[in-house]
Amino acid sequence: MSTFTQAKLQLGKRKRDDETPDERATKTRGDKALPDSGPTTANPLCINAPTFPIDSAFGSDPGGAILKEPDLDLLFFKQFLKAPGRKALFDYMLAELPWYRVSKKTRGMTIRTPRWTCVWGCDDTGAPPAAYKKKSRPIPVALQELKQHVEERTGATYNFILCNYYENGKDSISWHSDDESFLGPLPTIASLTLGSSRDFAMKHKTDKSAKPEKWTLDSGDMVMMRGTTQSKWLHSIPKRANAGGRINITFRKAMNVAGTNNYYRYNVGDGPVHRWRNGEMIEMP
Ligand SMILES: O=C(O)CCC(=O)C(=O)O
Repeated sequence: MSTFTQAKLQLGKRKRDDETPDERATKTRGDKALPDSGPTTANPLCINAPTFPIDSAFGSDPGGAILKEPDLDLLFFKQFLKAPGRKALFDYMLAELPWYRVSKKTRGMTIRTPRWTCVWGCDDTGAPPAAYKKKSRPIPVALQELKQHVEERTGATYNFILCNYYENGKDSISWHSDDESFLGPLPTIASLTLGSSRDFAMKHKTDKSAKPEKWTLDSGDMVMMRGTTQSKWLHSIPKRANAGGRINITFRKAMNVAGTNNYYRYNVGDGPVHRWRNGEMIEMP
């Protein structure tokens, strides 16, 4: 029997993963069901290929537009990835990707990013290697396949994948917009949730009469932010008392070298690689 068929059968057996919210990804530390295999090396390029078909997770929701005055323009895909494949993808990404807790200095203070991050990709300028502060990383095969599917479904193209892992409700991302000039005007960003549900909050940058918005993002949901959304609105994932592990995957297009340097600086940084083993992040020597 081929590895592919075995993996398919294994997926078929995993009925528990169909429960909603499926995210048994919300397990606590030490839970034996958490991934306990994967690379044990600090080499971030060491990533095993998935043993399950990524496309088994692809859902069929065509996406629904959410337009709010003024300036908010979203396309929301419910269950863009379906169970049980999305659970397999969550486990795979958690176990295989190299994770970083990036620190940065702001006004004399060192701030630790309140979530785990990693990033893949490069701008398409063809700039010489010397232009880059860090060597860019090729998008892993599994994420490349996912990117292709997201591109087909959203009609946009991307050259970067940023991943966030929110280990629990204490992890978060504060109010911000992805409106850096290196993304060009009116950037389109697709943002996919795997694992535990979290609130996705949005508020207008300047118009106080615009009602703040909040949606729950469940595992498999994808929200595409487009048009004037980034230039006019802020978004955040607030801290929550109770939340399990959640992976967020964003698909973006950096237009120049500055974008590539920025993404590696703030999603890889200079700290050690961590790997998720037996329910916790372990620093790789
Ligand atoms: O986790 C999310 O859904 C949002 C992530 C985000 O806003 C970002 O990476 O810029």
